Amino acid sequence: MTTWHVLGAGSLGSLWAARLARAGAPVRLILRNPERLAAYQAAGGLRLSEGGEAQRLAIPAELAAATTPITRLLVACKAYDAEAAVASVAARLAPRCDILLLQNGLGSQQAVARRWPQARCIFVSSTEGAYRQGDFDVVFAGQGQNWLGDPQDPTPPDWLATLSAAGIAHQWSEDILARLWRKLALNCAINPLTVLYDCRNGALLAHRAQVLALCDELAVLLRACGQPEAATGLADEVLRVIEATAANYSSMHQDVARGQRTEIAYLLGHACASAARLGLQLPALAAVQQRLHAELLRRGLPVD
Ligand code: NAD
Ligand code: KPL
Repeated sequence: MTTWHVLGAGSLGSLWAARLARAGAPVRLILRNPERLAAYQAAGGLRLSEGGEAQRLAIPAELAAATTPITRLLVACKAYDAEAAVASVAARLAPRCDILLLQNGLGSQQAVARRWPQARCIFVSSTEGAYRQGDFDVVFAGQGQNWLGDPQDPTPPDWLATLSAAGIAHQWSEDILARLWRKLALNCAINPLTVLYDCRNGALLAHRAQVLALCDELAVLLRACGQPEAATGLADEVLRVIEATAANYSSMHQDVARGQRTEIAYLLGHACASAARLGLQLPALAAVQQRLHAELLRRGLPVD
């Protein structure tokens, strides 16, 4: 059986690793440095809490510097860390290895696919929710779906059954870029405004005109990027998501509130850079990007 190497034992990486290991699949965690490895060994494995039940799994862990070849790599870092993380294990990648890229937004996946063309890069768009309540201690907080797809090749890999056996909800998508663009557009219409107004998602209904102006421009961008399906009904879905998640703080708001780096460059940054490349003037998006950059810099957070 092929080993799943999981690079990034944070929220989603731990969630995937724990479910795969629980189902008997061979899994190895790749940790950042010797201190993290020692802390992991002291903890005695990964703890996953789900539906009020917790289980600790002694999944083997190693450093990037280990020498065994990697045939299947799940990259579960933040978008801004993904390329450097893959580079740290590049010497170990088997010639036709699969690299699953679990990042939100767009841009980081393409960077990895360009740099390691010998690998099959599978992009994953996830609506599952997980958070860390401590070191190597993860809570599965929201059931969802994982769409997997390869923009270069619509043939599904033969290991999807392993995900089913592990209880990982998934669907193969022949148009994964449309899924990722749609999610990016939703995030661009909601997340930056929640930071600028320092509010929960639901409070954006008081700024409906601004949300709708962003949706109009995002739909123009999606069509210009060759993603007309991702543009269809965007504003309606954004309003539905705002209502359905009214009591929540967006992920970007949570990052900023914790003083953590955001994935802005792979969300609004990617949207604005794509617009510029296509020669599109999208003033509402550009204004939000400018205000968000100012706010992040004011808080000492990076804008890239
Ligand atoms: P996280 O911050 O919890 O975990 C990332 C982990 O990667 C951290 O433990 C970090 O130390 C590790 N890492 C970074 N660089 C590394 C390296 N070079 N070597 C080894 N480890 C390295 O992040 P997350 O919440 O799991 O998010 C991962 C991606 O999934 C993000 O793009 C996020 O937007 C997306 N996502 C997350 C959720 C969620 O509920 N957490 C849901 C949907 C999508
Ligand atoms: O994905 C989200 C996030 O907070 O990142 C939603 C809930 C859709 C808001 O954009």
